[in-house]
Amino acid sequence: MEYSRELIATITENYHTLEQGTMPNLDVLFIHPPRNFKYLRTNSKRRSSFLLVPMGLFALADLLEREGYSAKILNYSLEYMLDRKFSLLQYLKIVNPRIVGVDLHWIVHSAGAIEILQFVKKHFPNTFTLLGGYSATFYAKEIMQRYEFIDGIIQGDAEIPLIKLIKQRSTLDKVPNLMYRLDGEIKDNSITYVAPELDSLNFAKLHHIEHWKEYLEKINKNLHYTFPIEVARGCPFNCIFCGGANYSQRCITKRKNVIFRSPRRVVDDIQELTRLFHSNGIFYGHGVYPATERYFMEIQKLIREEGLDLQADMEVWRLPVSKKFLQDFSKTYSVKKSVVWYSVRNFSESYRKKMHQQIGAFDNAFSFSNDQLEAFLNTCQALGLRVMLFYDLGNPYETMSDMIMNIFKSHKINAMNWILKRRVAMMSEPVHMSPGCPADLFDKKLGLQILGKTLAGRLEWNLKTPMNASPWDVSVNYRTQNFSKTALNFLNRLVWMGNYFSFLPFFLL
Ligand code: B12
Ligand code: SF4
Repeated sequence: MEYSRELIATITENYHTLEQGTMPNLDVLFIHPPRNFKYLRTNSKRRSSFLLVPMGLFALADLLEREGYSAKILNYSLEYMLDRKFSLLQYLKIVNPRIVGVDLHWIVHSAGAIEILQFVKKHFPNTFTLLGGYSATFYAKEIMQRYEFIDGIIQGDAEIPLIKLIKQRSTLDKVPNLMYRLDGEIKDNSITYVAPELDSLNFAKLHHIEHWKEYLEKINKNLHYTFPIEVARGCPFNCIFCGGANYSQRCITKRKNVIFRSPRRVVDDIQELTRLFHSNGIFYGHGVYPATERYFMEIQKLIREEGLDLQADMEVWRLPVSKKFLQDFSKTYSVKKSVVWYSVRNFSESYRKKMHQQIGAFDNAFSFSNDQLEAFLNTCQALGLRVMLFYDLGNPYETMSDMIMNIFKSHKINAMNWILKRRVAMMSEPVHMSPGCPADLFDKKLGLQILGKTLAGRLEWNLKTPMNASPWDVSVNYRTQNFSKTALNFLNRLVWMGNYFSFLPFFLL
C-alpha cells in the first residue's frame, strides 16, 4: 500500500494539533501510569520507567475513533521526561474526558495506576475512572474493595466492552467483562467477551499517543526496544513464571485458544509504521516455535515483496527452530541489527531433565538438549544473527549443585561465544513471579513460597524498591525449598559481571 504525500502531510498536521492537547471533551483518555510517583524522577531515564504502553491500546483508541468517539493516549512518564513541570491537572482540564482508562496490565505499575485514578476522581468526580489489563483483571475484586475512587474494571479483552461502556453508561449491567459499583455494591458482569479475531483491529495507530515521535525515540533509545506489534493473542505453552501462560489465561482472561492475525494485516501495520511514522524496527509480540514457523515465513515473504527495510526482534518460544526459518528470517531483516531472543531457563541439561520429569507435559520449556541449543546458536552465527539468551536462577527443585552447574555452563557458553565469534549475549533477570502465573497458582506443589501474593503485597514491593539495574537493586518475590529470598538475591547479584561481559561479543563482533 502506497501513501500519497498529501495524506502523509495531512496526518502529520493532525498529529501536531493533537499534540497540543487541544481536543476538548474527549470520550476516552487512556493514561499509561508511571511505576509509582515515589521513584518517578530516579526511574525516568531507566528501563524501570516502563515507558511502553500495552500494544493493544493503539487498537482500542483506533476502534473508538472508527466508532465515532474520540480517544487519546497519554503516557505520564513520557510527559514527565519531556517536561518536568508537566501538569496532569491542566491537561485534564483541557481535554475534559468522560472516561479515564488506566492500564494496569503489568503489575510493576500497581502503585502508579492507582494513584493516577485517585487523582482523577479527586479533581473530576464525574469522570468515570476505569482500569484494565492482566493485573487489573487478576486483582479486580481486591482493587474494587480497596479503592472507592475506581468506578470500574474491564476484565480481560476490552474491545467490545469499552464500546458498550460508552454507549450504555446508564445500563452498566449490559457491559460484558465489567466489574462496577451500584448503590455501594460491587457488581461483576463476569467475562463473556474473549476477542475471537484481531484482523479488524489496527495496532500501528501511533498518532493516538501524545508525543508519538518522542515515544518512539525513547523506547528505542532508553529501553532498546523496537516497536511491539500484536500478531496474536494467547499462548499454547505454560512457562511456570509467566502470567500469560495458557493455563493462566484460562483463569484470568478466560482465553482458551490462540488467535492469529492474518499475515497481510500484520504487514499492513508494518507498512504504516515504516511509511507514516518512519519506524523500521519491529518487535513481534508472539514467538516462533515449530507450529508458527510457516506463519512468520508468510509475513516475511510479504515484507520482502513490499521491499520494506526492517530490523526485527523475534522471540523463540520453543526449540527447535529450523535452519530454513532462520535463513528466511536473515534474508528478510537487517542481519546486523536484528536480534533473536531465547529463554533457556537453565543451562544445566541434567537439571532440565529433572525438572521436565517433575512437571511433565504441563510445561515443556525444559525439554531440549544442549546439542539442540548449540545447533541453534551455531546456525545463527553462520547467518550472522545476534542472539540474546535469558536464564533464571532459582528455579523449582534447583539444588546448590544444579545452581553451580547452571552458572558454570553459562560461563562456558560465554567463553565459547568468544572462541567461535558468536554474537550472543546472556542475561539473567531476577525472577518476579507474575500474578496468576502457574508458579503463583501452584507454589506449594512446586516447592516455592511466593511472598506478597495479594495486591497489598504487590504494592508494598512496588514502593520498596527503585528498581535500579542489577547488581545494585535486586529483589525476587519468592523463596524455594533450597534457597531463601536473600540467597536468591545474592546469587542474582553474583552473576551480573558475567552477564555484562557477555554483551561484548554481542556488540563488538
Ligand atoms: C509481547 C509481550 C511483551 C512485549 C510487548 C509489550 C507490549 N507493548 O504490549 C515486550 C517484550 C516489549 C514486553 C515487555 C514487558 N513485559 Co511482557 N509480555 C508479552 C506477552 C508475551 C504477550 C502480551 C500480549 O499478547 N498482549 C496482548 C493482549 C493480551 O494485551 P493488549 O492487547 O496489549 O491489551 C489488551 C488487554 O490487556 C486490555 N488492556 C490493556 N490495557 C488496558 C487499559 C484499559 C483502560 C482497558 C480498559 C483495557 C486494557 O485490553 C487490551 C485489548 O483487549 C505476555 C505473555 C502473554 N502470553 O500474554 C508478556 C507479559 C504480559 N509481559 C510481562 C512483563 C512482566 C513485562 C515487562 C514488565 C518485563 C520487564 N521486567 O521489563 C515489560 C514491560 C514493558 C514496559 N511497560 O515498558 C508479564 C506481565 C505479568 C503481570 N501481570 O505483570 C507477562 C504476562 C509475561 C510474564 N512473564 O508473566 N512484553
Ligand atoms: S513465557 Fe512461555 S507461556 Fe509466557 S508467553 Fe512466552 S512462551 Fe508463552
